[in-house]
Amino acid sequence: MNEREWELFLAPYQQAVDELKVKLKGLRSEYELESSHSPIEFVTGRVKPIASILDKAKRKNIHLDMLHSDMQDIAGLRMMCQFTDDIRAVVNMLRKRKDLEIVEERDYISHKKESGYRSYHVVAHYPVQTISGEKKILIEIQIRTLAMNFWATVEHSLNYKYKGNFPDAIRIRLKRAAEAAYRLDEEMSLIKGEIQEAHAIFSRKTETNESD
Ligand code: 0O2
Repeated sequence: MNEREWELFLAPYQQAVDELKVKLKGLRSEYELESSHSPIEFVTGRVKPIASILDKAKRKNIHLDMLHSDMQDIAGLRMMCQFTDDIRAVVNMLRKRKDLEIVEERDYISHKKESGYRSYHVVAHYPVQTISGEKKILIEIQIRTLAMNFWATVEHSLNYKYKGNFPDAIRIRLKRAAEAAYRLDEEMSLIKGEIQEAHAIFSRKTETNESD
């Protein structure tokens, strides 16, 4: 594909990411309006860079003509949560949405990856309205806690540096760090009620100060 063809191919993916970022961030605002605990801390999204698409296609033996059906994460969204429980709430919410059709879920929380990676992946068909009609594209939503996200972000950068071949010492440390992140999530879950109460008091105080 030349540059123009890539641009045309990726346009609906960009459209999907832009739309979903607005929609999913909107959910957080809704919780804030209702002054209830938001299971969503923040949302990010990106279209996979062309170099990464080509890399992955080579690695997974995906023909470029089949990208549309065989590469699930060209349009990627991430939803970060404070607590492990919130992930379930977010997934349940996604399952009820009428604007996307879930085709696969991968639970790397109950079944962590060999690397130590934890996250919940939802793959869905999402319809994009284009000038030539509706196009259904695949999107991947990764749902994880802040601790899981911290680990994955650091590991991703190191992976880039070492091209997947981590020295043993680093690989072991990363696994330990993944376990520490898991324990942090567990500890935080145990004081979830306290944290939420404190957050509610803090929000009310800020609102009062703002209206003074
Ligand atoms: P990027 O840069 O995040 O866009 P595979 O690549 O074979 O593992 P597959 O079959 O597409 O993946 O599905 P999977 O594993 O459900 O999703 C792949 C994506 O999950 C990755 O995208 C990462 O975003 C994330 N991920 C999976 N495993 C790991 C891991 O061990 N460490 C980190 N940091 N992230 C992981 P890409 O394609 O790697 O790229």
